[in-house]
Amino acid sequence: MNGILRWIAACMLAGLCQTVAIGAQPASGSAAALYSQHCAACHGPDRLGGMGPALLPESLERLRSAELATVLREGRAATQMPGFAGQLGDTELNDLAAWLRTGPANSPQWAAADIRASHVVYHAADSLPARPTFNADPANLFLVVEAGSHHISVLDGDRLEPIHRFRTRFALHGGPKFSQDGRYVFMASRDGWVSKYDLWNLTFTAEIRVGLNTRNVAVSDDGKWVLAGNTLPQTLVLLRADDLSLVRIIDVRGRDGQASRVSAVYDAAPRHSFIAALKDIAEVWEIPYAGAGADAVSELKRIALDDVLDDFYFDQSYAHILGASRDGGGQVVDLTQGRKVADLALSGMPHLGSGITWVRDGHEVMASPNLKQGNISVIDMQSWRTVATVATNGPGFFLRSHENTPYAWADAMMSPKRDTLQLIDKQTLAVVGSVTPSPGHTAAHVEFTRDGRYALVSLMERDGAIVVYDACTLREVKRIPMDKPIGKYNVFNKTTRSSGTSH
Ligand code: DHE
Repeated sequence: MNGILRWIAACMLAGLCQTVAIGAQPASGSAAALYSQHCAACHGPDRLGGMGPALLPESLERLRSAELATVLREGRAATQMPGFAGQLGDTELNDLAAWLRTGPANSPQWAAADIRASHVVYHAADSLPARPTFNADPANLFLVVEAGSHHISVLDGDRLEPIHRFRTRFALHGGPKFSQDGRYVFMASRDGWVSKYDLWNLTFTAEIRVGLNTRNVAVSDDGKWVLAGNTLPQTLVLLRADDLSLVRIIDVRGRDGQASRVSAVYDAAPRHSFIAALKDIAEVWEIPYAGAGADAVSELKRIALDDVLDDFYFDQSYAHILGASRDGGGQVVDLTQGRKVADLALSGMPHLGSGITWVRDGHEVMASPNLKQGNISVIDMQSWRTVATVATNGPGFFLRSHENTPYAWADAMMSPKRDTLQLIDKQTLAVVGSVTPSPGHTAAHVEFTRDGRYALVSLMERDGAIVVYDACTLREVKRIPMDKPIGKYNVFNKTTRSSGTSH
């Protein structure tokens, strides 16, 4: 059976095997009846997913209203989702779209039995050849997440050409996470599927559904554990990395018992622990895994904060968290001391999660874009003072660089100048250049080849592209068509935790 067939079979199997923990939706209104008639066979009578993804408000939150209406009307190209324009009128389609945005009467459950029942192993651990099946540097591969049609393209970073493209689960978000040797990739879909992919053999090896709405996953530095963070149910789910089997579920509750959604989980490799950021309670959790057996999470350490941290940056040693609080201020938390050690002078809405560091005048500095203001804050990593605020074209999402390039690349994707990336000299902090790959089209999210020679930029539309620039001359070298390439990830830069990219 080829990969796609196996994947479809697994989806069907998982859909059939899942224990339905809540009752079917009552067909009380016409939209509910339309759902039962047209959608339930693929998306499940309970809306928890089956052959198609879950259709709960939480799993649809990344789909804009217009996009949802278009999918219902026209279907999704290259998937099993048909368009219903021929069968349903505009009013029915609008009612259905509105109904899908409302939650079921009973909160859906997803317990250990559901997780275990969803588990599929396509290839036992280490049963496939331990060498790449293609002729390219496995450490200079890029994974490009094409959100438009839920695919990943694998690019050879030397020849700058795709070598493979495969379908993923619905709505991957955030970076796929690599094992230290770069062979395995772990990815999470919004509707709760965690997939393990063997990049050397170009095939999925295992999948499991850990929740109904999942934020992201982290893989431990020792390659033994995967931790997933959910918002529905409000849990952390620990898996064995070899076959993705369930180890344990942790209910996310603060000291006072209040439940919380998980904002994101990260591997703090130098500390041999996972860090979990929580959305609803002012705590950060550290979960050590060094030398741990199945009780990997027994020593969970809670760090109490003044405020909820929704977005934050780790320094390169993972000794500190730099976090932005909701009022626009910021704080530095020392993870070893378990307390706040400094305030940060920040304004607007800094996107610290997209921060990067480099050395300037003998000092390590960290720079972060801002989602509300056209500027980049540059912070000294010893004194925690803001040493400069660099004016840019407008509010942006990502900032990227590489050890071998003198520039940091900033987008302005939240502004009218969303088609232009500006280059900031990392020493003078002056804006020294810009590129506009396609006027009027959103240009953002840069990732460099492992040697820093080329910068790969996303044109984020459905008929988008990866545009490759020579990082020195800023000459466009190549354009590779892609379907809404929201992110790209270079194996070497990620596994070596380059200071110019996120980890
Ligand atoms: Fe993201 C990473 C959260 C909206 C593109 N985004 C992340 C991560 C989190 C996050 C927690 C880190 C996870 C990881 O890498 O393991 N993003 C959120 C949100 O809460 C928010 C605001 C709304 C949401 O529903 O998720 C959001 N993000 C967006 C977008 O609108 C972006 C620009 C485009 C899109 O998704 O259509 C977007 N987010 C990205 C990308 C990464 C990411 C490309 C990975 C960055 C990297 O290079 O590592």
